[in-house]
Amino acid sequence: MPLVLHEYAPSGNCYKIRLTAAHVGVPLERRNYDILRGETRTAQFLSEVNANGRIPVLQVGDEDFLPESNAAAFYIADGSDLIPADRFERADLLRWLFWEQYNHEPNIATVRFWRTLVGEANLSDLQRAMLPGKIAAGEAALALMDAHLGRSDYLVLDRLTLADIVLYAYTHVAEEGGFDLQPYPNVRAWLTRVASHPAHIPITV
Ligand SMILES: N[C@@H](CCC(=O)N[C@@H](CS)C(=O)NCC(=O)O)C(=O)O
Repeated sequence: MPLVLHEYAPSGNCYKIRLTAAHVGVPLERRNYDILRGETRTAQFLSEVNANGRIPVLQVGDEDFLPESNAAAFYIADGSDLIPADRFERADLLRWLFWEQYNHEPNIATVRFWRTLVGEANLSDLQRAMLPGKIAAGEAALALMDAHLGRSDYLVLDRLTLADIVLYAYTHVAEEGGFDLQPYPNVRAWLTRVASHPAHIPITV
Protein backbone atom coordinates (compact mmCIF):
# COMPACT_ATOMS: atom_id res chain seq x y z
CA MET A 1 0.00 0.00 0.00
CA PRO A 2 1.48 3.42 -0.94
CA LEU A 3 1.82 6.15 1.65
CA VAL A 4 -1.42 8.14 1.87
CA LEU A 5 -1.34 11.91 2.43
CA HIS A 6 -4.50 13.30 4.00
CA GLU A 7 -4.27 16.93 2.99
CA TYR A 8 -5.63 20.27 1.86
CA ALA A 9 -3.57 21.08 -1.22
CA PRO A 10 -3.01 24.87 -0.74
CA SER A 11 -1.58 24.27 2.75
CA GLY A 12 2.19 24.75 2.98
CA ASN A 13 2.30 22.10 5.70
CA CYS A 14 0.95 19.58 3.16
CA TYR A 15 3.22 20.87 0.39
CA LYS A 16 6.28 20.18 2.59
CA ILE A 17 5.40 16.51 2.54
CA ARG A 18 4.75 16.38 -1.22
CA LEU A 19 8.05 18.22 -1.84
CA THR A 20 9.97 15.83 0.41
CA ALA A 21 8.39 12.83 -1.34
CA ALA A 22 9.30 14.30 -4.75
CA HIS A 23 12.95 14.67 -3.67
CA VAL A 24 13.12 11.13 -2.33
CA GLY A 25 11.12 9.65 -5.22
CA VAL A 26 8.35 8.20 -3.06
CA PRO A 27 4.81 8.06 -4.52
CA LEU A 28 1.94 9.45 -2.44
CA GLU A 29 -1.76 8.73 -2.69
CA ARG A 30 -3.55 11.99 -1.92
CA ARG A 31 -6.90 12.47 -0.12
CA ASN A 32 -8.23 16.00 0.01
CA TYR A 33 -10.26 17.63 2.79
CA ASP A 34 -11.82 21.09 2.59
CA ILE A 35 -10.68 22.62 5.89
CA LEU A 36 -12.83 25.70 5.26
CA ARG A 37 -15.89 23.43 5.43
CA GLY A 38 -14.72 21.69 8.60
CA GLU A 39 -14.00 18.36 6.90
CA THR A 40 -11.20 17.63 9.39
CA ARG A 41 -13.55 18.20 12.32
CA THR A 42 -16.04 15.42 11.66
CA ALA A 43 -16.45 12.64 14.22
CA GLN A 44 -15.10 10.16 11.67
CA PHE A 45 -11.95 12.20 10.91
CA LEU A 46 -11.29 12.78 14.62
CA SER A 47 -11.66 9.11 15.51
CA GLU A 48 -9.99 7.55 12.45
CA VAL A 49 -7.38 10.03 11.14
CA ASN A 50 -6.31 12.69 13.66
CA ALA A 51 -7.86 13.46 17.05
CA ASN A 52 -6.27 16.92 16.69
CA GLY A 53 -8.63 17.74 13.81
CA ARG A 54 -5.98 18.90 11.37
CA ILE A 55 -4.20 17.93 8.20
CA PRO A 56 -1.63 16.96 7.05
CA VAL A 57 -1.64 13.37 8.23
CA LEU A 58 0.56 10.72 6.66
CA GLN A 59 -0.99 7.27 6.66
CA VAL A 60 1.48 4.38 6.70
CA GLY A 61 -0.28 1.12 5.95
CA ASP A 62 -3.83 0.52 7.14
CA GLU A 63 -3.43 1.48 10.77
CA ASP A 64 -0.61 3.96 11.37
CA PHE A 65 -1.43 7.67 11.11
CA LEU A 66 1.24 10.34 11.55
CA PRO A 67 0.00 13.92 12.09
CA GLU A 68 2.36 16.94 12.22
CA SER A 69 3.93 17.96 8.93
CA ASN A 70 7.55 17.91 10.04
CA ALA A 71 7.24 14.44 11.59
CA ALA A 72 5.65 13.17 8.38
CA ALA A 73 8.32 14.81 6.21
CA PHE A 74 11.02 13.34 8.47
CA TYR A 75 9.48 9.86 8.13
CA ILE A 76 9.70 10.09 4.34
CA ALA A 77 13.20 11.61 4.31
CA ASP A 78 14.70 9.26 6.90
CA GLY A 79 17.52 7.23 5.36
CA SER A 80 17.95 9.62 2.42
CA ASP A 81 20.64 12.28 2.00
CA LEU A 82 18.08 14.92 3.07
CA ILE A 83 18.95 13.87 6.66
CA PRO A 84 22.61 14.37 7.69
CA ALA A 85 24.49 11.36 9.02
CA ASP A 86 26.43 13.37 11.59
CA ARG A 87 24.81 13.48 15.05
CA PHE A 88 25.21 17.23 15.63
CA GLU A 89 24.06 18.10 12.09
CA ARG A 90 20.99 15.88 12.49
CA ALA A 91 20.09 17.66 15.74
CA ASP A 92 20.75 21.02 14.06
CA LEU A 93 18.28 20.02 11.35
CA LEU A 94 15.70 19.26 14.04
CA ARG A 95 16.42 22.70 15.52
CA TRP A 96 15.20 24.29 12.27
CA LEU A 97 12.13 22.02 12.14
CA PHE A 98 11.14 22.98 15.71
CA TRP A 99 11.93 26.64 15.06
CA GLU A 100 9.74 26.53 11.98
CA GLN A 101 6.80 25.30 14.06
CA TYR A 102 7.28 27.82 16.87
CA ASN A 103 8.57 31.01 15.23
CA HIS A 104 7.83 30.81 11.51
CA GLU A 105 4.70 28.81 10.64
CA PRO A 106 2.38 30.19 13.39
CA ASN A 107 3.09 33.69 12.09
CA ILE A 108 3.83 33.56 8.36
CA ALA A 109 1.42 30.71 7.55
CA THR A 110 -1.34 32.01 9.80
CA VAL A 111 -1.23 35.52 8.33
CA ARG A 112 -1.32 34.02 4.81
CA PHE A 113 -4.28 31.81 5.79
CA TRP A 114 -6.19 34.67 7.38
CA ARG A 115 -5.61 37.08 4.49
CA THR A 116 -5.95 34.77 1.46
CA LEU A 117 -8.34 32.01 2.54
CA VAL A 118 -10.42 33.43 5.40
CA GLY A 119 -10.35 37.05 4.20
CA GLU A 120 -9.50 40.00 6.42
CA ALA A 121 -13.16 41.10 6.54
CA ASN A 122 -14.13 37.74 8.06
CA LEU A 123 -11.54 37.68 10.87
CA SER A 124 -12.82 37.50 14.43
CA ASP A 125 -12.05 40.39 16.79
CA LEU A 126 -9.41 38.22 18.46
CA GLN A 127 -7.74 37.34 15.13
CA ARG A 128 -7.78 41.01 14.09
CA ALA A 129 -6.13 41.96 17.40
CA MET A 130 -3.48 39.27 16.92
CA LEU A 131 -2.60 40.29 13.35
CA PRO A 132 0.02 43.04 14.06
CA GLY A 133 1.90 40.79 16.50
CA LYS A 134 1.93 37.93 14.01
CA ILE A 135 3.20 40.22 11.23
CA ALA A 136 6.01 41.50 13.48
CA ALA A 137 6.96 37.96 14.55
CA GLY A 138 6.90 36.78 10.91
CA GLU A 139 9.22 39.62 9.90
CA ALA A 140 11.56 38.69 12.78
CA ALA A 141 11.64 35.09 11.52
CA LEU A 142 12.49 36.23 7.98
CA ALA A 143 15.24 38.50 9.34
CA LEU A 144 16.76 35.62 11.30
CA MET A 145 16.76 33.39 8.21
CA ASP A 146 18.26 36.17 6.12
CA ALA A 147 21.14 36.67 8.56
CA HIS A 148 21.82 32.92 8.68
CA LEU A 149 21.65 32.54 4.90
CA GLY A 150 24.13 35.41 4.52
CA ARG A 151 26.70 33.03 5.98
CA SER A 152 25.81 29.80 4.15
CA ASP A 153 23.92 28.75 1.02
CA TYR A 154 21.61 26.34 2.87
CA LEU A 155 20.31 26.14 6.43
CA VAL A 156 22.23 23.17 7.86
CA LEU A 157 24.86 21.92 5.40
CA ASP A 158 26.40 23.31 2.22
CA ARG A 159 23.73 21.40 0.33
CA LEU A 160 19.96 20.87 0.51
CA THR A 161 18.54 19.06 3.55
CA LEU A 162 15.04 18.54 4.93
CA ALA A 163 15.39 21.82 6.85
CA ASP A 164 15.47 23.74 3.55
CA ILE A 165 12.41 21.90 2.22
CA VAL A 166 10.41 22.52 5.40
CA LEU A 167 11.30 26.23 5.58
CA TYR A 168 10.82 26.71 1.84
CA ALA A 169 7.16 25.71 2.05
CA TYR A 170 5.76 28.83 3.73
CA THR A 171 8.64 31.23 3.01
CA HIS A 172 8.09 31.07 -0.76
CA VAL A 173 4.43 32.06 -0.36
CA ALA A 174 5.00 34.63 2.41
CA GLU A 175 4.19 37.46 -0.01
CA GLU A 176 0.67 36.02 -0.40
CA GLY A 177 0.23 36.96 3.27
CA GLY A 178 1.52 40.48 2.63
CA PHE A 179 5.12 39.93 3.78
CA ASP A 180 7.59 41.87 1.63
CA LEU A 181 10.67 39.75 0.79
CA GLN A 182 12.62 42.64 -0.75
CA PRO A 183 14.49 43.41 2.54
CA TYR A 184 15.72 39.78 2.68
CA PRO A 185 18.06 39.26 -0.33
CA ASN A 186 19.69 36.13 1.14
CA VAL A 187 16.27 34.54 1.64
CA ARG A 188 15.32 35.38 -1.96
CA ALA A 189 18.57 33.89 -3.32
CA TRP A 190 18.03 30.75 -1.20
CA LEU A 191 14.45 30.38 -2.47
CA THR A 192 15.78 30.41 -6.04
CA ARG A 193 18.50 27.91 -5.09
CA VAL A 194 16.05 25.48 -3.47
CA ALA A 195 13.59 25.74 -6.40
CA SER A 196 16.37 25.04 -8.92
CA HIS A 197 16.85 21.45 -7.75
CA PRO A 198 15.83 18.95 -10.46
CA ALA A 199 13.36 17.16 -8.17
CA HIS A 200 11.58 20.36 -7.14
CA ILE A 201 7.81 20.59 -7.59
CA PRO A 202 5.62 23.69 -7.12
CA ILE A 203 2.93 23.98 -4.45
CA THR A 204 0.25 23.85 -7.14
CA VAL A 205 1.04 20.31 -8.34
N1 LIG B 1 1.55 21.73 13.52
C1 LIG B 1 0.69 21.18 12.51
C2 LIG B 1 -0.28 22.24 12.04
C3 LIG B 1 -1.41 21.64 11.22
C4 LIG B 1 -2.42 22.70 10.83
O1 LIG B 1 -2.48 23.80 11.42
N2 LIG B 1 -3.23 22.36 9.84
C5 LIG B 1 -4.22 23.29 9.36
C6 LIG B 1 -3.99 23.57 7.86
S1 LIG B 1 -2.34 24.07 7.51
C7 LIG B 1 -5.60 22.66 9.51
O2 LIG B 1 -5.77 21.47 9.36
N3 LIG B 1 -6.61 23.47 9.79
C8 LIG B 1 -7.98 23.02 9.85
C9 LIG B 1 -8.56 23.11 11.21
O3 LIG B 1 -7.84 23.47 12.18
O4 LIG B 1 -9.74 22.80 11.32
C10 LIG B 1 1.53 20.63 11.34
O5 LIG B 1 2.67 21.09 11.15
O6 LIG B 1 1.07 19.72 10.64
